[in-house]
Amino acid sequence: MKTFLKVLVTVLFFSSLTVLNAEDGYRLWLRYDLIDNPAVLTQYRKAITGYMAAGNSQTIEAAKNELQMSLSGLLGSQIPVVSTVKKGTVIAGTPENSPIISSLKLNDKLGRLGNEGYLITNSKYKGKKIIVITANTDIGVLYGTFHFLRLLQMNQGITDLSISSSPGTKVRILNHWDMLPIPGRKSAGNTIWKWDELPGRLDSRYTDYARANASIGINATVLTNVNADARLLTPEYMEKVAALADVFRPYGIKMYLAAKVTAPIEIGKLQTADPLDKDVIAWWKKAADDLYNYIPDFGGFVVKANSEGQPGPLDYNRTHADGANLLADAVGPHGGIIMWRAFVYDNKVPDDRIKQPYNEFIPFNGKFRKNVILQVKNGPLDFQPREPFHPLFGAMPDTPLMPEFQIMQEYFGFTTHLVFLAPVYEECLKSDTYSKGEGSLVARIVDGTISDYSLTGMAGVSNIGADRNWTGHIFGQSNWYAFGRLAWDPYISSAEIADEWVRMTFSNKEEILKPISRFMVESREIAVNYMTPLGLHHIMAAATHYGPGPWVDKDPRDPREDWTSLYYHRADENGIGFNRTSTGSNAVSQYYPPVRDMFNNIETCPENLLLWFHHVSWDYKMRSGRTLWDELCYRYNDGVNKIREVQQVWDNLKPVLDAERYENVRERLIKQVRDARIWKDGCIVYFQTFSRRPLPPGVEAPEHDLEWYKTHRYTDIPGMF
Ligand code: BDP
Repeated sequence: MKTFLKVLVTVLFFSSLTVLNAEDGYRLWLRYDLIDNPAVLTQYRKAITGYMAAGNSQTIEAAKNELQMSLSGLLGSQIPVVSTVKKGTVIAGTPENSPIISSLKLNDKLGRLGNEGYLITNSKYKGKKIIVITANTDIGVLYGTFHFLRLLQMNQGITDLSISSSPGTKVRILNHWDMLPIPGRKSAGNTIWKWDELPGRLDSRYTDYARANASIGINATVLTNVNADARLLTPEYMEKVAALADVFRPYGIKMYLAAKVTAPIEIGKLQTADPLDKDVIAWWKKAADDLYNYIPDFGGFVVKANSEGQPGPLDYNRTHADGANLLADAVGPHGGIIMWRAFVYDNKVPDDRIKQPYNEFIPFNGKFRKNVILQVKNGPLDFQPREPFHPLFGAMPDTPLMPEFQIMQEYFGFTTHLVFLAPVYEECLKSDTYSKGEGSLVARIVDGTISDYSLTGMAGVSNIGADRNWTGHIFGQSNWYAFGRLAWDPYISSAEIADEWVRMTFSNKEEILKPISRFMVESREIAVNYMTPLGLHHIMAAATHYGPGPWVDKDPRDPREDWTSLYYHRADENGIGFNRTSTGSNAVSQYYPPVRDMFNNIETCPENLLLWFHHVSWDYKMRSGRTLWDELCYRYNDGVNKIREVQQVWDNLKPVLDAERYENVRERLIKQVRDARIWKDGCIVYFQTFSRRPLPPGVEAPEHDLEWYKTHRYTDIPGMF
């Protein structure tokens, strides 16, 4: 009878868990469901019998909660918190807080791990086998705890552990592009910040946001878009922001804000925002002092100035350095930093748009305060499906630079297309700048290995929104995950990241793991092919940035030339592409040799960037032996065919996947296949008006005429209304 009751209770416990934990995607990669591999389960049940976490901080509480939540779920029986060490105890803590850990003499190893690193190791205490998660700080312990749980979720061996890890960059930050007070960037869904409820009500989602970020090592966030609203610096909003900062703090996440250069005018009632004006200086100092009263560990500001018509120091005949240093001096005494964005361009500057950030910032190398870091997009244009790496990487040895990646899929089909972005980040990080000779990878500049930066960091423009599953598309979660993992370790590969994410998000079973991780890794190239093959760029629909628009000759928001597609593809009857070689805009000159020469020479320029750097004749012989025109058509066609294959693979997985997430992706893939076709057909019929060549054999004929594509409007894409 007793056993029967026990079984019944267990069944009820887990069935209630199942109901609570409907697979709606809310749990992200932290699902902690019962391990379904019997051998692994037996091994874990032997190795883990209880846990303890030493220390009283909120961070240690968070680690304890996570262990409690996860272990019982993963192992399928209550794993108790213990007060004395037994065989199979998992013990988490610093040597300082735990005499047991201290007695294990791990200090040598810990010495190398800094403030955030951790060590996970098997050990013995009084003859009993234990698992130790330790670090120099409580936050290191929390990071180590998440890593340990990742091992379990991935069904890895845990009897021979000797893992030490510390982050490659210091500031691993999300940039939310949300506006105040209403939703902003719809391409990432509506905002999750309920400003109207703050500070009184704290949605439990904020804690889960912090947990998820901590689990991948993200340690900072900016709640709103750059220049969103000056009101963020009023007491009313500072109080709201402080309430969120309190929720995030135990998880190691620091609060930063977007500062608007004109805030002293807008909310300070000053006549000017001139960075050298003494009232402006005093205003920012006071604003910073106030902020630190609300949030003592406030991180600092991110700023976009003098770009896309927005205000900045140049409006007052001052420089970027003047503007950044003003703010740096305001937050500096409190330990804050300024992330000054290098995404600047002006249509009144008569030069190739992509050359402008480099030209504007190079003169200021070494002219910024020590607590300023330049935030540089991965490529010189604007998060296009493919760009070469930004030439500023490696070119400013005396000014710290951090890359900015877009997690949000502004140019990659919003929350509708399945595109795993780790390959975009990896491609940039692994690019060799040659700034200090061969091997000067962007990653090595960014993490300070070959640069001497006092500050390092990585920013990701977030795709987190108010959808129950956070990112709208289930696979959007993988991009959030990938950004965090690469900010922690800029050298891991896309394939490794995909493998981890699929195991935790879906399953360790080969029949699920293999096909999904394979198409994830391929998905970026597939999207490049159906959108912008061979180095084409900025040929999307005007304003919305959704769907093709190679014909765009005027942006409805501003008729400026550098917001048209014609400016970028330059198709004519002779050929297509932007000549950025020494005979053209000479953007290649911004790279170090031999990269410069490689891009400059049509024979050595990588074909995937050909039309970025060269204007190429339609009959140019490609490496495949095809003409450029034929190759372009084939690439477009291939992109469409490959996304159809992904759809097929997904459909075949139906029997082994949960219904809700399966359906989330299935219905989006239908639209993605349709959109890929629209991209391919629209671009081909348009470019054909210049090439005047027939479609090569095997390329599917376009469905409609050019007029149809030019006037087509999407009615079923979230974010389009
Ligand atoms: C581009 C967006 C533009 C942003 C800009 C930025 O289209 O609206 O403001 O990036 O990075 O991708 O500031």
